Amino acid sequence: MKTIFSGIQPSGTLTIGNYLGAMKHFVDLQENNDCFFCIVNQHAITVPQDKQELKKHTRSLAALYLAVGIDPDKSTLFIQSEVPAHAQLGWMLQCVSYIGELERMTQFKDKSHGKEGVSAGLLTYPPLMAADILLYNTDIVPVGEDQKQHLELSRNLAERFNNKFNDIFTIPEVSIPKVGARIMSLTEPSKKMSKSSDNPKSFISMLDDEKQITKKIKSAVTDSDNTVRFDKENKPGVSNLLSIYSLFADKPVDEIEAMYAGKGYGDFKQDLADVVVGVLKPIQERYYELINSDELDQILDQGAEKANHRARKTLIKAERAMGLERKRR
Ligand code: ATP
Ligand code: LTN
Repeated sequence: MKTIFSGIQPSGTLTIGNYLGAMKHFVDLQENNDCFFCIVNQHAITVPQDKQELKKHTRSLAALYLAVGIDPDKSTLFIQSEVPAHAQLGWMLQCVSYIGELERMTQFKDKSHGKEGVSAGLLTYPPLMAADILLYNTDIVPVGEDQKQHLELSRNLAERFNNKFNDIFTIPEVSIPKVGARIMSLTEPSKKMSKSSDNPKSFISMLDDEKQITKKIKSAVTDSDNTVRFDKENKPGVSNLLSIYSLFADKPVDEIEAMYAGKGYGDFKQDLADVVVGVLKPIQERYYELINSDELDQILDQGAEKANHRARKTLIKAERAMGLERKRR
């Protein structure tokens, strides 16, 4: 049995990119492992957030985790800010991070580029992420492709801390899915689909209804060649839709290509919309049952309690290793 940890930011409504790249895999992993899944609201505030929206998205993300199949009897589901050890260890790891290595992070460069008033938190985000992971002695971190660099830094910080102070932290491995690790925007297929995008046409949210899904897929950028064929370089839009189709229908890409041989994009897009709706509908039904329920609060209360218990143990060891204690606790 391995320990698994992953986090998702409540920075918008979850997209099918988050689902296919990350959340879908969490559900499979919980069967034989000790899993911790976190709503990383302290990461979300590294860019400005409206407070009502942040609260709404936090609850919504919790309900979605459960609606896709995270089982609170098997996994620990909790909100980052309800476990103070994350921020505490995050600070300690900031103090072993170098400004230069943080400035090299692609996500920092992308999110700060051309912006004024960039928060210091956006720069020091990776040591907080490392803290999230290291507090649970995590073996494996399932994430999408975009998080590979942050994971590498988390491993470096853990090794640096272990060498400098004491061998406290397990060095985590990253797990990135072979297909679906980078679902692209529907409007600009050279960019990744992102839940905080300003253009709602660029993503399909897990809560979009049938009409919205169909409309977004029909207006997705393709090309003028009108053949359903996977070719990432020359046909990025169609290839992205093929990957989405393949993952939602659980069919290999070549089988789907064969199904649409001689047909145009119209049929392909309509069928894709139906496939996506078919998977999302039951998830949405469960979501609406949960969103205003007391059950949701109970699950999050229990999750925070379990996570606090585990995280505090590691925090105390790390504080001791660094000399942050007056007397032995
Ligand atoms: P934001 O737009 O606020 O940066 P995001 O949509 O990129 O958010 P995160 O909360 O940062 O999402 O990521 C949650 C998980 O989803 C991570 O494991 C991340 O790698 C994965 N993920 C995010 N976007 C995609 C995508 N387009 N394709 C596949 N996986 C993704
Ligand atoms: N950085 C991630 C979110 C995140 C995370 C984590 C993922 C925060 N802490 C710990 C895995 C493990 C992101 O932006 N997607």
